[in-house]
Amino acid sequence: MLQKVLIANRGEIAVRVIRTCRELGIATVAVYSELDREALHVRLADEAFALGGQTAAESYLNTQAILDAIAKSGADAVHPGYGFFSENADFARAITGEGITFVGPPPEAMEVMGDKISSRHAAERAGVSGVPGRSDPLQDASEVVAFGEEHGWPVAIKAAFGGGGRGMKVVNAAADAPAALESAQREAQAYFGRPEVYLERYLSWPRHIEMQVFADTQGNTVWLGERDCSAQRRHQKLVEESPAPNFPDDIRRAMGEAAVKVAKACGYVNAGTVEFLYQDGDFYFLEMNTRLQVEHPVTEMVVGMDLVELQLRIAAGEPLGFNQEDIERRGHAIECRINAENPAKGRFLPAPGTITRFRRPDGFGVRTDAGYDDGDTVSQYYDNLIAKLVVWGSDREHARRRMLRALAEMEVEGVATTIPAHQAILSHPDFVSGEHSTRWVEERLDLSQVESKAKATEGAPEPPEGENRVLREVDAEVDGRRYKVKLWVPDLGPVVAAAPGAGRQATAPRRPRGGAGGHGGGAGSGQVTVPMQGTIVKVLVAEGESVEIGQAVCVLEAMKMENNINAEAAGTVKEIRVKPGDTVGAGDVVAMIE
Ligand code: MV4
Repeated sequence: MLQKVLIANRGEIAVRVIRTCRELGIATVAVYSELDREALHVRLADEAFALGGQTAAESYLNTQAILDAIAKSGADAVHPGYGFFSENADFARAITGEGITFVGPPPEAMEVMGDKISSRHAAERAGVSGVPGRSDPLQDASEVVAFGEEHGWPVAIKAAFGGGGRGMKVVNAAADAPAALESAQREAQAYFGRPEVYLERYLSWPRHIEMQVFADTQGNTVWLGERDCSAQRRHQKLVEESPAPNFPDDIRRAMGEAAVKVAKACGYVNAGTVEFLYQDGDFYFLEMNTRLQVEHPVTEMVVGMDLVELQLRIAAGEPLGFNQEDIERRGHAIECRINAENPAKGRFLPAPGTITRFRRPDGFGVRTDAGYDDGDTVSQYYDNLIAKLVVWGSDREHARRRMLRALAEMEVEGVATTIPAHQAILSHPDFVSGEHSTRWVEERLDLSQVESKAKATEGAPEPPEGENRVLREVDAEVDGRRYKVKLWVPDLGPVVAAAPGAGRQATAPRRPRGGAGGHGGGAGSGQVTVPMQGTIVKVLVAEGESVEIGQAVCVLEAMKMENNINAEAAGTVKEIRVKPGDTVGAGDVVAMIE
């Protein structure tokens, strides 16, 4: 077995891997950026090594710094988690070249699957079809037109080296083909450094269903079951579940067998996920993710296996130790991704900051995989996933109700979270009946009433202006019945954290000026302000142009996500104060409208 594993990652997945290593008696090595010096994964590991740097590129993506940490620690294996180096064949080769075990697939399999055209070919060789389309790079818009005229519109143009949904263009008619092709190629070059694109028929209401596979080095490959990840927005998953609702057993088996064939076709070893689109009873190969996925716990809950343990055993050369027929799936599991994001009005604005209070839900069938605890800071430089809340229930409805109970029990203060969006999703009749698709959150779910309660406790009264006041929650009895009462009281000095057992003495941080979630220039103002720090990637209007209320003025990238910055008033653009590439801070004015 492996002796010492270095986890080349951070946050909840680093914590997840450390836990299993500890159970198996494997020593753990954490690595950390300057911002993560006191992060949870560092606190939990046996040893930790500094990588230096703040951004991911300076730290968790710094190959040399990680190779140095491996050498200094004497680790005999590296677990890459997800993201960062997890699907990087060059990194896997670099470490295996030093005699270190990479806990993941062979680099050749990563390469075949990293390119969506070659992965489509691999699936075809295995007899598994993708969405009807063309498995070679597009040269000319006339090919798009020819395909659309023959198979019908719309047609999807996709980046060959893409992934995660960026760079897909939907073409509704022949006239739109040249512009769509050009913009798809330009985006593919900008996002992925390669301009190649290909085409497929566009499915209008598909579900995203993916199949977990595992292969050992002895040639045994099994499928463990599917996950439905259709509840997502902007290609960021929000809720995942297993089994997929309204998904017949014979299709599950066919999809499982197809996934195993795809894995075998590329010489796959270790944990992998084969993604499919599912519509009208048919499934189509989409891509294969050659890593452990964020949502792997829903599979763990249903099959009763620790997938990280399986990964480590396979990496050490052990056989799987069970056959396809030995795998039993019981009950239903759901995962909600708790992100530091404000879902208000469906905008899901990144909300980095310090978590002033973090209370995990508990009870039968509830699991919280968190990367943060009280007092930890979610940095704008990394992924904003705070925790994954996972529940198991005897059936889907049981799991759904348990998740709603757990979400209500969870308390996160100091940063806005996606919890209110999860509550809206899980309570919606379309989700209850399993009729949601990949477009449902963005097109059907009404999040206009959703409020995030980052700043203070829910329903807190506004503090009087001009005075320093802090929120206190006190217990009161009226006629012998207990009530919680919220009061804004004068701030009598530094806020002291309530000692354990001192009762619920909620303290609210002082209101930030124009911080994330602030109101900027105020509703209806002619000033267009950004709600958070980030980089302007695009300016969408010109001076002198007239804009409507809600029209996007520019695109701000923050925490790896693009956000439209919209006009709060209609009028004429008098002044634009930014250009692409500019860094802006929370509350900065980017444009003036008259
Ligand atoms: C599609 C599609 C419809 N038709 N392909 C987006 C991510 C990328 N990996 C594949 N994606 C899609 N491909 C055809 N031919 C719809 C999507 C899609 C999607 C897929 C999975 C999960 C979420 C999605 C959200 C929007 C669109």
